Amino acid sequence: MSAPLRVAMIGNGFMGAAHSQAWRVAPRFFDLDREPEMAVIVGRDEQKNAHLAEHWGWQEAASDWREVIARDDIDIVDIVTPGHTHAEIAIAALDAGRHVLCEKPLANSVDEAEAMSRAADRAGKAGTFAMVGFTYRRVPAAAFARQLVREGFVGKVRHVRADYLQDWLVDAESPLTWRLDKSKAGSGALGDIGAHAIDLAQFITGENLTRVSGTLETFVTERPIVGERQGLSGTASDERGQVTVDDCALFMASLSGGGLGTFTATRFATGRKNALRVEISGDKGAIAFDLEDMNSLSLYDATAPADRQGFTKVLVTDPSHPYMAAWWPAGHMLGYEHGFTHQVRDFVTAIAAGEQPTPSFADGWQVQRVLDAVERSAGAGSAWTDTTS
Ligand code: SOE
Repeated sequence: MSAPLRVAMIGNGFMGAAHSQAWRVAPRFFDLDREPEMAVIVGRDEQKNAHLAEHWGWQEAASDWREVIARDDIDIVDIVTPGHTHAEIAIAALDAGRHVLCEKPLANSVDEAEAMSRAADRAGKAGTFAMVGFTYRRVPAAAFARQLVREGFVGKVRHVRADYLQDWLVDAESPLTWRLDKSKAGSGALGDIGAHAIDLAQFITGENLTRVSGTLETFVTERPIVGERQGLSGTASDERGQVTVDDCALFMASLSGGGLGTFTATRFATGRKNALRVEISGDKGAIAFDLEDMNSLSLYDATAPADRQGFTKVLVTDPSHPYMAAWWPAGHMLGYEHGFTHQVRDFVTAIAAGEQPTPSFADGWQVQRVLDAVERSAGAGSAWTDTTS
């Protein structure tokens, strides 16, 4: 095996935990041509970061990301910080010759995403690669859904219905974390979870959203300011501050192949914790993916005899399914964390082969244009808005 790929992870919140387990587990279950080595974890709170370095298995803890990306012994920079920091870190890392994996959404604005994509193009010419972390593509059932669409199972795509539903803001006393601050998060449900729904719908269908008509809503406009701001929680105080992002985004979309889509991204779907559902209806069949039932797909074959038609639940747990051969005997299921592990597997495999991994920063920029078009459409009374402008 050639030299290891030494990883520096910038950030240590919820996504830091998910990525840490992936860096640790991927080389133990997949045969990788280059072994990732968990070199440095970077975080501002030195005490917390030192604890997490030990807890999650990083060799070193550091507090200055600039110093870390300048080090010659770092090959990969993994960015798991809030969106407003992505562009600066990613561009600096790519310019320093480090491969970059960046959490979604790629950036907080189209301009930032464009600058990142251009930096990735420059770096790619020198064999340095960048990828954006739309992990749900790596859920075996989602990857299998794409395979089936490519094989023609659904025929011509007429409809996509994609909903990403969470409920962690239903409580009006839930604190004002950084995810509710536009200057840090860029947008609310739209960018945080709507971006996943957009990417997954485009990934499965192989088509892009070309125009959108949408609306955004902030149901609770003021929330308790937190003592310590964290991702999904925090310690509430009596003081209240302004919520500056959307709680919910709803939009319709045209697909590049002529079909139509409807999308929902909300943090107010009472009872729904992390429900991502994408259903594709075509002229030959239909496919439904449900993250809450992530080891299966619902398939409908419209070409079957009329007396045998109906949605059938197919288990996606066979070694012949994407990623599954590396895991357990047929029928044994996977969970949320495996998407991140598969992401590391795909990223490292592409780097070792000297190939551009997907989704690229250009793909992340395209999703950013869709997010931006939804915001512009909402600002213009839901007017149909092109995603290309
Ligand atoms: C929070 O809404 C969040 O953690 C997203 O940021 C993640 O991307 C998604 O996987 C789960 O929900």
